Formats: sequence, structure tokens, C-alpha cells
Amino acid sequence: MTPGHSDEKNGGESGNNVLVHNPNLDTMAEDILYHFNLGTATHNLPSMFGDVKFVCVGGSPWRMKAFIEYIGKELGLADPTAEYPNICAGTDRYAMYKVGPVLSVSHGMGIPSIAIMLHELMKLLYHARCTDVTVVRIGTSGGIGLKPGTVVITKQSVDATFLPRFEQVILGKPVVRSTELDSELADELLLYSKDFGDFETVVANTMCTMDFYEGQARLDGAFCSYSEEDKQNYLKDAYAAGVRNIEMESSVFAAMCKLSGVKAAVVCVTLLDRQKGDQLSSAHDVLQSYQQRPQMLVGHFIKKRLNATDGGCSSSRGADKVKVASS
Ligand code: R2B
Ligand code: URA
Repeated sequence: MTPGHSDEKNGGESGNNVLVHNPNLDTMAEDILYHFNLGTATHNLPSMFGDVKFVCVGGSPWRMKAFIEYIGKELGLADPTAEYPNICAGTDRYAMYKVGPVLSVSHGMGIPSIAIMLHELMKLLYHARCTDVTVVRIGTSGGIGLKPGTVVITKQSVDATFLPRFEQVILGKPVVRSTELDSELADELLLYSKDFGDFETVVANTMCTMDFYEGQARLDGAFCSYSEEDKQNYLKDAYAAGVRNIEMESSVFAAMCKLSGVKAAVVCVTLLDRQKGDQLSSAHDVLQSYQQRPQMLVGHFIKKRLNATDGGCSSSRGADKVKVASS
């Protein structure tokens, strides 16, 4: 049994391994990470990724490229004009960028898309023998009762019936997994959010849905069989269950990170208040500036963490002066 399997004792001097729970991996001569265009026989994964400590994932490949450019500058790890190659350049499924101990990976939209990416990401981190990895999803969402532009750090990811669970059918049977996230990590992120004076950050429940339109009670999809009143009642019930934002990936993200034993957080900005409307009608530059907020907060967190462990970051800019590369 190789290090990182569920029955392997983790921890100790070498840190916590990234877990996989699949004995079949041991019997395979080669593991092809098809959607990353990477593999254990074709790439030296420990040398390419062994130093990764922070993985940031988000829907859009552009945003994840902007994030790595931003974090490279913030950490003083790269020439500000550096071009970051897409490590998954041989495929257009996902994009991946790296600077120092930070990996940035896109996951597309929805549970199936992020789940495929996370299977391959966890195997990549496992094959690379990474330890003590923190994974954060940065993204966008619809808010409930919050000023647009507010950042929500997820306390619990709940499903469309407000339960903290992720259900998947495996071999024809429903399997339910916990969507528990790391509460200490959420508290740490909330603490660092206080350094940003120009937007609010809250810790609250996030509802993860299977769809952007009917799944999120929108009235503006191609199909709609309910009234405005029905929609408002549903959002009120969600609010009463502690839900303050709605997105489409957090449940499986939380479940898979928990299975792999990595500390995980979800940090999403709200683009609109769903109690006031459904269409994303704010100006493009306003939406763009909102989208930079999770990047800024998570970048600040990574910088603080790295400074705390080895004093390794050279940038001295305050968080209130952060300039973020446009996505
Ligand atoms: C947030 O935004 C996307 C839908 O527009 C989806 O990926 C999500 O979770
Ligand atoms: N992403 C979502 O999933 N829902 C929204 O309303 C906005 C962004």
C-alpha cells in the first residue's frame, strides 16, 4: 500500500498526505489524468507539484490565470511581467497554473465538471506526494439578503432542500456524503477579511444547486412553472436555514476535499441579491471588480500563512492597497 491510502496512518513529521481511497491505483502501471493531459508515466509529478501547499480552484480559466499572476506578484515570487504557461495546455477541459507553492486550477460550471477535476486533482496531489495542502474554491454566487459584492465564506454547503449533504448515485444506489468544511480555516479567512475596508465578508451557509435557472428558483429561464411568490417563499425558507448565497459546486467540493483529508474552504462573492431579481444586469466592470474580491482575500490569506511559516514573502503591500490583475 502506498502512502496516502485511507488505511495508511497519516501525519507525523512528514505532514498530512492527500488521501485517495482506491486500492486499484496500486495495481496500475500508469495513471493517466486524462482531463489534465498529465500522467504518472509521462510526467514527473513529484518534481512538478511536490511543493504545492495551496490549491485555488474556480470556474473560469481566465480567472484562474489572473489569480496566479496576482499571487505571483503578491508573494514576490515572479517577475511582474512573467507569462505563466497553462500546465494543461494539451487539453481545453481545464486550465492549470503554478507559482511557488500555489496551484490554480479551473473547474468549469456545475457538480459533474468540478467532480471530474477533483478526482484528477486529488490523484495528482497524491502521486506528487504533497503534504499539508489547503484547497480553496473562489467563485461567484447569487446572494440572499446581502448587498451585491459581499463575500461569503461558506459555513456549511447545503443542497436544494437545505441539508448539509451531497448525494451521488454509485452502482445504482444513492451514496450520501458529508459536506463539512474546515471551520478554523473559515474563521481564519474571516479574520483576514477585516483587512479589506471596501467590501463586507460574512460566514454563512451556501446552497449548492444542480442548475442556474429552475434549480435556483429563477423566473427568467427557458422554462418556469412557479410564480414570483413561490420563488420568494423558497428564498425566504433558504434564508431561514442560514443560506446567504447560491452557487453550483460547493457540495461536491466539500465532500471530496473531506474524503481526501485536505483542509478546504469556499469563498464566493455575491453578484446580485436574488430577492431583488434574477438577471445579472450590473455593468461588466462592476461584476469584474466583485469577482476580484475572493481572489484578494484568498491571496492575502496565502501571504499571511507563508509569512507565518517561513517569512518567505517579499511583498509588503497592505491588503487595502492590493491591485488585482484583471480577469
Ligand atoms: C457560479 O457561477 C456559475 C454560474 O454562472 C456557477 O459555476 C457557479 O457556481
Ligand atoms: N452563480 C450562480 O450560481 N448563481 C448566481 O445567481 C450567480 C452566480
